[in-house]
Amino acid sequence: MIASNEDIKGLSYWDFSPKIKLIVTQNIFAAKCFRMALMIGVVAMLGHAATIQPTHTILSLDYSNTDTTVGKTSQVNSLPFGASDFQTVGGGDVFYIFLVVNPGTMTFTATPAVGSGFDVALYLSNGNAIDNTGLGTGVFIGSDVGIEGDPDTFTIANLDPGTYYIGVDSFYSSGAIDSPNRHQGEYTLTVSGTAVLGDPFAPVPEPASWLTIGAGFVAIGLNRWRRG
Ligand SMILES: [Ca+2]
Ligand SMILES: [Ca+2]
Repeated sequence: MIASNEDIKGLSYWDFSPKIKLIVTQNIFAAKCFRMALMIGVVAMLGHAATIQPTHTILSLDYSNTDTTVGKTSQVNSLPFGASDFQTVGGGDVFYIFLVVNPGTMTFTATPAVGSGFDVALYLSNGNAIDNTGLGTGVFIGSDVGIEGDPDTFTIANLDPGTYYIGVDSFYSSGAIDSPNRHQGEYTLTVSGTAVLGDPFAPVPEPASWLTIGAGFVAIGLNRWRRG
């Protein structure tokens, strides 16, 4: 009988009886199943996560927030072709996250502080494929018509229920002699419309995720039942 760890020192897998081997094998199998199910479940839950780190959460409309991109890093440097007026968004950026519960109109406007000389760029993303390499396809509408000091705005008629990000950014990654703050500055973002928003940080995991995680527990239960 094995009484302590000392008793099995120096023994290999092949020194044990077939029954012990079976139990060991079943436990390893169950542990592997559980670990794999957990990993798949976590990946499934994070599958829609973005690389974007939002600073603010928009919980309801109408919404207004004043912030600055001064001192912020550029999480996104480039947009997909055709999504906005320019692909380049090299400036520091600030992101807002929101959850659409009931579709409706939404109008986004970023207005640089008076006298700031900041040239804002504004774009909407579903967050799914966007990344800081500029290869993302998650951005599908944006505006960068206005120049230094001008607001940028756009309206979207309907957004399917889901989580979205609105980014305040800039075409420029640095200033120039005649416009030293074209790439950064204080701004006010306003969002208005008829869409109904919810809390994006109170999600219910998709049933498929729980089913996958549950598969791990089923595998363990099955092995215990077999042994019993
Ligand atoms: Ca940027
Ligand atoms: Ca602009």
